[in-house]
Amino acid sequence: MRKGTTFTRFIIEDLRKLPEATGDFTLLLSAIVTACKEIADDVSRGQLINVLGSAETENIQGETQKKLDVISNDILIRALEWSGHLGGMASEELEEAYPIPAKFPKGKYLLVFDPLDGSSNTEVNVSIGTIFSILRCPPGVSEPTEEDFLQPGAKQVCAGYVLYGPATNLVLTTGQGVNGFTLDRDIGEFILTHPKLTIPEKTHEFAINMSNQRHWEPAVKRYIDEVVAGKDGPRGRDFNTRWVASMVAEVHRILMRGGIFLYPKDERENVKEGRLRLLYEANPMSFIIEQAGGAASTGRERILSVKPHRLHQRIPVIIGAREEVERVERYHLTMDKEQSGSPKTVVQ
Ligand code: AFP
Repeated sequence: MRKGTTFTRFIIEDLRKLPEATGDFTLLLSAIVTACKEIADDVSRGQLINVLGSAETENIQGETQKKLDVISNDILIRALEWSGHLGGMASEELEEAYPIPAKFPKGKYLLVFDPLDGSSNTEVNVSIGTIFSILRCPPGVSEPTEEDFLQPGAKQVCAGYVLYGPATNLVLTTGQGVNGFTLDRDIGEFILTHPKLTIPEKTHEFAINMSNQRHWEPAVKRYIDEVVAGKDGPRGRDFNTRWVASMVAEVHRILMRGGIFLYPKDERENVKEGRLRLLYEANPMSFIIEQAGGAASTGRERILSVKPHRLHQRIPVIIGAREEVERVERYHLTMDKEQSGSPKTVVQ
């Protein structure tokens, strides 16, 4: 091959490692990636094909949809509903789970996705992306209900994202580590460019929307106060900050050079459970980050252990360098103990 291992070769060689594999999963993954290449093409053309701006509609979250939100969602649904590998799909942009039309064969997987995360950035040409998560359809279920999607993140078969930035990157885990690919537009194929990605346990870079500071819980206020204090404070070293307002871009940066990303819950009514969605943002990204040696927590528990109770459930997200995530968890534990009346303890 003139340019290295293609995604096609990578997944076929991966398939050979599982003698009992039927190839269903491999074909499903290939169909997802093909759909994302089509999204990448529309995103890169932007206003040339009049896809920027608002669709003048709202999604289940009550958020105004961008044209590209709707376009990306439609591309994924149309590219996958016929495949015969899915029992059903769920999307940030659809109020209910999407049943596979009767005219198509059904399969043994469930696909959950955010078709275009970070889409508030579409008009300003900042990196955005598609996040996807593959679950097993419970055995014997031919018409999956919402309940069948409500599986803890630890049950994911696969998680991945495609980042539409200066380069188009595919990042993927099936539980055997994390691998990154870059789209070679000359041949229309993803090439393995970042094999076996891992992230450092330590970091000096944090990402959080500082404008929400007055709303945070004390544990988060303490953690951020300390990193902002830098070498003059208890951490004894300076930190740097980044905020892209696109989770896919933040997580990709953490995979490339380390870091911690926080979107905690806060006192506001619409953020009291968190801002990010559990099934198609937090769970896939947590699977990827844990597989790269990092950690992903609500501040009080491992995200992948949370049993979802609603399709569009939101959750607090503290994800990235293991030592930093564990520190934030310690602060939550201490604050909770103090608030419950336990004797004050000093936590480093
Ligand atoms: P959009 O998809 O509506 O742009 O939201 C992106 C997102 O879900 C996540 O990708 C960002 O990290 C976060 O929201 C940004 O939230 P703020 O707009 O509060 O900064």
